[in-house]
Amino acid sequence: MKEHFLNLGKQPIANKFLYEYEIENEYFYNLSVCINLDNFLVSLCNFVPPEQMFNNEYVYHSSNSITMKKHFADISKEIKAKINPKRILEIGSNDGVFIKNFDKNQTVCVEPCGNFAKITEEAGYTTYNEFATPTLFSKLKDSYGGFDIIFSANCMCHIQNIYSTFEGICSLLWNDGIFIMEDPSLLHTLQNNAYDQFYDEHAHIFSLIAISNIAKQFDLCVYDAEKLTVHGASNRIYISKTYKNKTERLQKLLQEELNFGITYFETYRKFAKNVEKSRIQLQELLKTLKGEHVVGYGATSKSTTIYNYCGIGPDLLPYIIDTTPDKQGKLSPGTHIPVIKYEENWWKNNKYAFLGAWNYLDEIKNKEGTFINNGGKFITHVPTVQII
Ligand code: DWN
Repeated sequence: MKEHFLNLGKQPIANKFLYEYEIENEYFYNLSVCINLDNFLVSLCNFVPPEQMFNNEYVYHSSNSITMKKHFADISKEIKAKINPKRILEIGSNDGVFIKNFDKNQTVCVEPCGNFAKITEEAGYTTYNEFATPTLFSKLKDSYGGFDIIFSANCMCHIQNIYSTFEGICSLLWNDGIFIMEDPSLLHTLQNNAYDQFYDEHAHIFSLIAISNIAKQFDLCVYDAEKLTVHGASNRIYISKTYKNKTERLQKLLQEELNFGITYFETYRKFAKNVEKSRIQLQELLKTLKGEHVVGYGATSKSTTIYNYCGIGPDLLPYIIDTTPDKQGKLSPGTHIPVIKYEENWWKNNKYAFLGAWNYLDEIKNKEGTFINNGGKFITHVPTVQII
């Protein structure tokens, strides 16, 4: 049984940065979130057609961040040392930030965004420019038989039919195969009021409890998990085809979720109230600082939810700076704040920067010493609305 608990209003495609002439045809949908009380899977109530989001114009490059490059180099090293796989499948390979750490002959990539599939294909990696559907899974089964590792980072949460995907993964794993997935953590989202993790692409935000329940349904076994700091906070979950005892760290993380109340509807009701409070506080803060030169730092997908839910447009935030060329010179989705190129001296005209990319706070603080030393301050809404 599904219960609705959060309404974030009318929202555009979070990553569809656009030109002025595209405004009149901009796509909107109603963003609301519900929980399935049978398995505790938290999902959007209405999904957006996948082709609206994942197409040849997708703009998010994983390799853009030093943090993410290192993150994927580290896990690749670990997989090689501990498992030494013969054949790896990556679902959602983006620009190859993970897979390029492996030999081209042992890998297969799946990437629905044509512009990104082209990057790995041109680099010599076998790439299927398709969505992860049952049809693709049977094609992969016919061509390769199976895989010892299936890896998917920040992609399972994008896949609307999570059940057929688990079924497909189960069919592609060798008996001793391991599926490793990492995605934003529901526990962190709720604990830190990070409601901006909800947007069109994030069809689900997973708890370990929900993933354990879904895996069980397909005779898969969640046996290990670790907490990661990337993307705010994520879980890396290890799933095997054969039964394995739960590691101690997984048991601890599951207990943490239970203690927080992940399986109680009241927890979600409370979260929704905090989200509403956060909206009022952020609106008030930005209104108070109007005229004080506040800039947006990082044109993230997450920030699309914030700006549209809180009604923040160019009157409160005249522009956003971002390092991604594909976003620069465009307007932010829905509230149409200009996105401009990141320049070394951006801080000269700005006293405050609202952190759209709050998940990279450490990386940004390291990089922006001059802004901070000149009295510049960051603003965030996570875990509460505040000037840092
Ligand atoms: O799952 C998803 C993930 C992994 O990332 C996707 N649904 C889309 C995307 O979400 P996001 O856009 O919220 O991701 P990030 O990684 O928080 O985006 C960072 C943005 O901030 C990029 O546009 C780059 C920009 N940035 C910047 O301008 N200066 C980032 C850093 C660290 C910087 O110093």
